[in-house]
Amino acid sequence: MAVQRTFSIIKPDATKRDLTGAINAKIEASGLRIVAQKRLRLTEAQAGVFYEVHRERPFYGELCAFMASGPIVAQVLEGENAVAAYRKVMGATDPAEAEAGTIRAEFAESKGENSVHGSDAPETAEVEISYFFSGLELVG
Ligand code: 3AN
Repeated sequence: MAVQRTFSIIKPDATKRDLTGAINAKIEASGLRIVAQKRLRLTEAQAGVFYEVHRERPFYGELCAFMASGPIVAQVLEGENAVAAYRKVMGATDPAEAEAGTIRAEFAESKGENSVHGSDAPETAEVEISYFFSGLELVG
């Protein structure tokens, strides 16, 4: 398996509780490298574009408002099979179902406020990375 990149967001519920360092420690302990990272605050419209695929779902409005409610940390992670590897580190969407030791099992507050986002496929990762980072910001 070749080295792959995935896109991660540390969400507002986690930045509010100063969990960036603790989450990054779990990411790095898993063998994934954080090759780009920035803290920013989205508008609801910008969050809406990012979560476009969920537009028809009942929680879309709530999700966009939450993602704009505080700072986020956008990240590019690199490693073997990074997309699947990061989803394993994140744990299931619902923290009640997340495996022990995962980010969501330890830190997520609910299905919506679940501390982290990770791309679901390499193609999605590419689109998501380019929404947040320019080529010049990806220094490895
Ligand atoms: P994942 O982030 O695990 O890939 P998805 O793709 O099903 O999960 O959902 C995208 C995001 O939408 C989740 N990270 C979560 O913040 C939010 N979400 C999913 N299900 C719900 C729900 N039932 N209520 C509120 N927000 C939800």
